[in-house]
Amino acid sequence: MPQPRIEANVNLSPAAVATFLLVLLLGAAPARAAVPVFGYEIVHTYPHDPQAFTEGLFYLNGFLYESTGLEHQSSIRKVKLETGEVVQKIDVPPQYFGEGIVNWKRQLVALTWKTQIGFVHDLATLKVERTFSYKGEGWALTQDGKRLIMSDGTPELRFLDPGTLQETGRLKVTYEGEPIHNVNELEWVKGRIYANVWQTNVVIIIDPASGEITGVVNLTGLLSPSDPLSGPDSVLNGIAYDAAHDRLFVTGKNWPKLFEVRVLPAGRLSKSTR
Ligand SMILES: [Ca+2]
Repeated sequence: MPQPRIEANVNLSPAAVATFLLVLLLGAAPARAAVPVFGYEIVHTYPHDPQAFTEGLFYLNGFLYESTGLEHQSSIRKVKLETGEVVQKIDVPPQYFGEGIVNWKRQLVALTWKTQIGFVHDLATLKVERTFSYKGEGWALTQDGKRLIMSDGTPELRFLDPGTLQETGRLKVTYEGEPIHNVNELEWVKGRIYANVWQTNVVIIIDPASGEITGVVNLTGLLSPSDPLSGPDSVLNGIAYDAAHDRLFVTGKNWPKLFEVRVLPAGRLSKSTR
């Protein structure tokens, strides 16, 4: 495995980056900066289908499972991590805009964006077994081993019973009491909810009991300027975690690459130049 090249960003102080991120998060000038801002380094770079408008991502037993969005183009895929090869794929019916996915036992649960219908697939065959309904929009899913956790674009995350898929509770995501909007793709990582915030390069780390943001990972600079992107919608979206090997993966909509990243301690703001 090649060693990542790390280069300190000497032009931007941690305080300046924190301010920038908070402006993104809150849409206003922050009065106080309290949460640690973590940097990252790239551990490994893998190919990612640039046609994949990534909406959901998780890792299970050596493979990535990925859902893609847009009407007439949505799909759910099983992907070989190392090569990006799609080894299994099912198309979502064309009227639906595919959104978040998560595994639960022998099933895969999937959301759609605005159509208020979810699908329960057989994880092995990807065939649809049943549907369920919910109010509002569907954005992303993850699970903590007991509950499914769902985002809907608002500051509130929902907890769902994984068997009935009925809502059992909600959690408001806040930064110093202020609600945070556009909480998007989710991942359960070591007892915390990781979420990327739509249209930013930020992953927030959420306390699942209080909803408070306890840290921010600044993922700016993952792609290099030479990487082709299809447009302004090609934003960071997609977090997966391999708990057995403590590997964190991130990608974005139509990104040509998927990255394994290591989160660096706060204050060591760095970025890879690879
Ligand atoms: Ca995820």
